[in-house]
Amino acid sequence: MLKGTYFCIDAHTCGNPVRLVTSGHPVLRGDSMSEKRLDFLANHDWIRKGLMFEPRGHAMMSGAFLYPPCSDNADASVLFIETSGCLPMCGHGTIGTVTAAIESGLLTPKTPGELTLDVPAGQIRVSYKQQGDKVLAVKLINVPSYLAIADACVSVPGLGELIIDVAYGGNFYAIVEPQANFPGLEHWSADKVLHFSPLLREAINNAYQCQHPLDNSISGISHVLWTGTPKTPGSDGANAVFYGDGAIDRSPCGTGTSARMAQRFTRGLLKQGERFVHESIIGSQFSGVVEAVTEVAGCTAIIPSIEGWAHVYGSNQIRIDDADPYAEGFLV
Ligand code: PYC
Repeated sequence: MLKGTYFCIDAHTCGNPVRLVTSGHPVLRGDSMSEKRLDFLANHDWIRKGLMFEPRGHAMMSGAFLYPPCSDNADASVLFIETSGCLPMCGHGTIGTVTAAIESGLLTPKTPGELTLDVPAGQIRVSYKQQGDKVLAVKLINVPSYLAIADACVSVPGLGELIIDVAYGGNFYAIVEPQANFPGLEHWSADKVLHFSPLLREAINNAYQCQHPLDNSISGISHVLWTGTPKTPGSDGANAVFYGDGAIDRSPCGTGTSARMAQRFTRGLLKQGERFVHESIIGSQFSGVVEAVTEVAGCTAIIPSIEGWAHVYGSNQIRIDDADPYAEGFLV
């Protein structure tokens, strides 16, 4: 029996995929996107698995559904989907979703060139530059981002002791700077990132509790951000973000860049108004700015902006059918 048919616009943001699902939305219970995210995970998660996992997706696949706004001042709401679940916030996902939605006429902003979006982690503001039908660049003002734990010490099997920071930028990130047992990303292969990241994530989650003080549905360190010396002219830093079971972000990671900017701000390495250009494992760049300083439950936080671009490369119609033994997909 056919379980669902999904029309999708496929795009990538600086190299990382964004599959914007434009039909087949389940009705979600809840007043906020945080509540709707939990309802989706509890009752409709097979749709995410079918659309993100192999054979219809792959380890790096991610995407989004657009929903009507939850707040009076918003233009729309976004539910992010990817292989590890539904992220509270996704920067590359926002840039790809806005590009695909504006280019296809799915979203008409109240104010030209500007959008306010409800996302599970809160509310974000977006502005974009357009030339004809094409969206050239998208800038998002992210949720408050902060350094949650400084100088955490963890022992990683096969690597030894690492000193890491944990920062929040819409998801919680373990940030690893070069040190005795980690020479820097430029000296590591992608295989090493894939091997050591889940071990580090497990070690840090066993040793430290991480929960957002204003939303208890956001907890646990989901992403590992390894840093290194950049290769692309104009970059201030390089990173590779591991997430899910086997994904390395091909984009410079919007929430990861926000988390790293919060870490650098708190450590006195970045000031209000300053720009931080972050490059990804493939050398693509996001440009971040510390827009403002604020606080989250008494802890100093920044409001970061992230700017990047996306390209729409096609569309497809995906069917998920019970007769298919891999209706809910698989990951290897
Ligand atoms: O851009 O925020 C991001 C992101 C999270 C996971 C992959 N990309």
